[in-house]
Order: sequence, then structure tokens, then C-alpha cells
Amino acid sequence: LIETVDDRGRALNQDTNDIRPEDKNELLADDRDPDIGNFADHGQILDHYEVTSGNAIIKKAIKPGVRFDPPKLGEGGRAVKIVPTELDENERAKFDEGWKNHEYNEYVSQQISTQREIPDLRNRKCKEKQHSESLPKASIIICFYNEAWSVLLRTIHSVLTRSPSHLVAEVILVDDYSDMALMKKPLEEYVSRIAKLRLIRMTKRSGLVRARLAGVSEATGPVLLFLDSHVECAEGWLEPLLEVIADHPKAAVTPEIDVIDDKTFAIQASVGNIGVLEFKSFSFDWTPITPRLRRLRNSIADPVMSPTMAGGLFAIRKDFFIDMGTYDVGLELWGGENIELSLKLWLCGGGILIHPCSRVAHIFRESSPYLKGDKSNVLVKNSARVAQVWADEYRNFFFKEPYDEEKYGSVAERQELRAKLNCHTFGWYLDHVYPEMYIKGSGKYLGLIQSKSGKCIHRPSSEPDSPLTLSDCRKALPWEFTRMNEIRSSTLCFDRHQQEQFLISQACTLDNSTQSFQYVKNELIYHPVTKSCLTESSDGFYITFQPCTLANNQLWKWPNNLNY
Ligand code: UD2
Ligand code: MN
Repeated sequence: LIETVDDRGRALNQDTNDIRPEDKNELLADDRDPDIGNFADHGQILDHYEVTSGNAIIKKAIKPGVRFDPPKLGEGGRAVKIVPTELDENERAKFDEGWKNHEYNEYVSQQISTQREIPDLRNRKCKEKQHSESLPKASIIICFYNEAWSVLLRTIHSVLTRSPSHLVAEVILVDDYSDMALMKKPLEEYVSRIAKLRLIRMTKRSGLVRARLAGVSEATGPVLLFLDSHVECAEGWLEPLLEVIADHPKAAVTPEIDVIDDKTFAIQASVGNIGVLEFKSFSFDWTPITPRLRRLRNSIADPVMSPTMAGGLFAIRKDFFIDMGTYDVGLELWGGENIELSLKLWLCGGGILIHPCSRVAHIFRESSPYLKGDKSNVLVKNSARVAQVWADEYRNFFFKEPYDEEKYGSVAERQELRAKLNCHTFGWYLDHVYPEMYIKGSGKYLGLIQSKSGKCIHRPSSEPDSPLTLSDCRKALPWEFTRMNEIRSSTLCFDRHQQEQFLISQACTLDNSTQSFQYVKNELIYHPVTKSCLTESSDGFYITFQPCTLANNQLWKWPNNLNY
């Protein structure tokens, strides 16, 4: 049986996901062996490969001399689907154990080559770019705590095979005191075979901040490049990051983070997000690139400014990172360090860029394996420290009670650092970096919006597109007039119905378009885009957009926000 193979030796027209489990085991035998051989050429030269079918062994021919990787599950970033109910008891136990230990599908990861190819998700324009010959070298730092063996190896493999070796000073693994057996001797043996790989061990569980700092102290390159221990770096990921650092020594730059599905390990392209500060929890969140930031770049292949960064994957100059006071070691275990560094960068003379041509896929999990049980409060505590140091007077909109040193520890040292670095205020960040941020309670007007007839603007239905109505004020919602001139309640903003001329509320778009209003002379609610005023309808039930007449049905009472 002859079958054609493509130029990398992969069989054509074969859905690798259809391979029966017993065949798969054979094909994957090489992956089970931690000996991964020479990174430069990890393929084998074969003239055929074998697949079992019942009792027969079928030989499949390969063009002579062509590098051959046997067809494998999950190759090219494809999904691997396993139906747990079809597994026998033994396998089912492994499947469940994987989820329990890692909060992702370790069982599926074990079926996938640690050397799999992944899709090239870069824009065409990225590939046309030439990179400078003399880029600075990176020390790549990967912290982990009990990472799944197959996942950790795939991370390391993707780094080593897809990074030009002259740009890598070393890859430093920092073990945050794992207790799983594979993280001990087997990992040491694996590391000892690869020249550029180092392994350092924390002597007690330290959390990712201290673990990263231990890695930093071993780093010899001018650039630090941090990665999580469950990623896959794609072709050409490193050069754009180093180029940004070479051009902007005071920037931190992150790749575009694509998604490794936690259930199937399929790789999906990210839609192009930026990082923001979700003020209510003072923690990191994603949002699609805002129109304002999109307009600031010339090409889709240019880096985009980002108000915050996710925190796990980024490059920064080592000397600059140290000058900036590295991390707050009072931040325990997980969380907070990303916001602290983001605010510090923007306020103290640096900045954050996301490079869309650098692609690294990351396993996003639904819940953290590190913040269970008595650790569930860690993020709250960490965020409080960061807010206390960086939010200035805006911290009053975050803290329900004053900052408690007993509970969260002293931040005096971090406040001194901030003073020493001579940083801007949080208000400056709002004006210059992220004006779109919603800080509940900080708006100029806040409360019920009441018409002359004594009724208030209410949202009777959560259906998008359904009209806001005038109701009994005891039932109505308070609305806030924000810095972006939105009229807002949580994530919903006043907007005009596309066809009809009545008032609705829609998800806030962070763009000053149809959601932008003015409150004129404490009376009129003016809509600049349509040059009209909010008007109580003649039946007293809806609010419509009409030419401004100053008639009684256009006069609204809305309390000044005394907090402001
Ligand atoms: C994000 C970041 C992560 C970190 C975190 C906030 C990305 C893709 N990920 O959440 O890097 O900034 O936000 O803190 O930007 N680890 C330890 N010791 C611990 C806990 C974790 O070494 O006590 C390691 C862990 O193995 C992993 C890394 O730290 O490699 C980040 O942890 P995560 O993957 O749970 O964080 P993630 O991606 O949810
Ligand atoms: Mn992660």
C-alpha cells in the first residue's frame, strides 16, 4: 500500500485523529521516551512506516530521503477528542487524575507529540518583515509547580526548536518545590542532556514572584524573557520581541497569546486583545483592541500599546527590570504581580507593547490549581497591596474598608520605591494610558435620572435592543456619567436603537460613538452624534431622541456625585 507524503514526510489525506488507539501507541512510542535527541533535526529518515490493522501490519512507503514524522494526534494544532465514557476503567482513572492534578486534560496531552508542529497564525505582513542581524540575547525563564510532564516538555521543545540559538543565552527552569516524581530525577536527566537548559529548585514553595526572581539571578543575557510552563512557541516568535526591546529599552513586550484548548489541546488564534485593569477587583482582564489604540498603529503587523499585560509571557531588559525594583515579594503564590508591573511600567517611564507577529499559545484554564481551599484569598490580598501602592485617591473606589496592614502586610517599601522612581499619578494613567477604564463611583453624576413628570429611567429587560423605560423611581436603576461621557450601569451603556429612535442600553464599546452624551446645564441630556436630546415620549413610557427644544419633556434631574 503506497501513500503519498508531503514535503515534511507527513502522510497526505489521512485524518490522524482517526487512528485507532493501539496504532497510536506505536506511533507515539518515541514520544514516551524522554530522550528527545538533537533539536536541530528531530525527525527520522525512513523509507516506510507501519500501521497495524487487526493482526496485519501495513507498510506505507515514503519518498526516499524525505524527513518523516509519523502522523500523530493533535498535529498542526488540531483537536484531540476523547470520550471519557468510552475509556476502560483504568484509562478513565488516568483521565480523571489528569484533570484533578492540572485543571486541564493531561490525558489528551499525553497522546500528542511533545514535538508537534503548530499552525503559523501570523499575518502575512509579519513574514515580510526583516529583522536586524544584531538582536540582544534572551535568558528564557520558565517557572513551574507540578506541571504535567508532556506539557512541560512540549513547552521546552517549542522554545528550543523555534528560537534561533544565537538569540538564546539559556533557558532556566525554576521548580517551585514540586512534589510530583517526574519533576525530580527524570527532569534532571532530561535537562542534563541539553546544553542550554538549566534547572534550579526552590527549597520551599515560593510562589511565582519569588521563583521568577530566582531565575533572574541566574540569567546571563541582557534580556529576560518569561514564559509559563504550559505554552507552545510558534515559528518566528522570538525575533519580534527582541527587536522591540532593542528599539525601546524601557518597554516590556508580550507576544500575541493564542489559545491551547484545555480540553482538546487544539490551538486557536487569539482575536487580538489588549490587557486592561478591571478596577473592581483590581486585577487583569482582556478586551478587544479599542478603536483608539487601533488607530495609533500604522500596520496590522505593528505592536499595539496595551494598558496592562497578562503577566506570564513577556520580554524586558534585565537592567531595566532591576532598576524598576523587579517585583513586590510581598505578593504571594499567584496574581497581582502583572498589574503591579504594568502600572509601574506606564507610570514610571516605561510602557507595554503587544507584538502581533510573535505568537505563543498558552493553556488557559477555567480555574486555578494553585488557589484552592485556604489559598483562595491570595489574589484579594495581592490585589489590595497593589491598589494601596498605585491607585492614589482612586483607591477609595476599590477598598470597602481602609487598607489593613495586619492582613495584607506593610507596603512601605513599595511606596518608597514609587517615590524614588519619581512616577506619575494614577490620574495620569487614566488621562494618558487608559481613559476607557470604568471606575464605579468616580463619575461626575451618579444616581437616578428623573424626568419632570417624576419618573426614572429604568432597564426593565436585559434583552439587548429592548428599550429603556420610564418607571417608578423606587424600581429604577442608578446611572453613572463616566469619564468617557458614557451613561453607564455596570457594563451597559446608554445607546440609540439602530433603526428606531428610542433609548436602549448596550454593552459599552469604549468608543466615543453613539454611546457618547453630554449633560448640559444640569438639565438636558444631549446626544452629539445625532444632535438631539433625550425626550420623554408623549405616553410617558419611552425615551426618544428629538431635536432639542428645552421643553419640559427634555429636562432631567441627575444628582452630582459627591464622591467625586
Ligand atoms: C496569568 C499569567 C501568569 C501570571 C498570573 C498572575 C499569562 C499567560 N499567565 O495567569 O503568568 O502572571 O496571571 O500571577 O499571562 N507557578 C509557580 N508557583 C506557584 C504558582 C504558579 O511556579 O505557586 C507557575 C505556574 O506553574 C505557571 C506560572 O507560574 O507556569 C503561572 O501560573 P498560571 O499558569 O496558573 O497563571 P495563569 O496563566 O492563569
Ligand atoms: Mn498559565
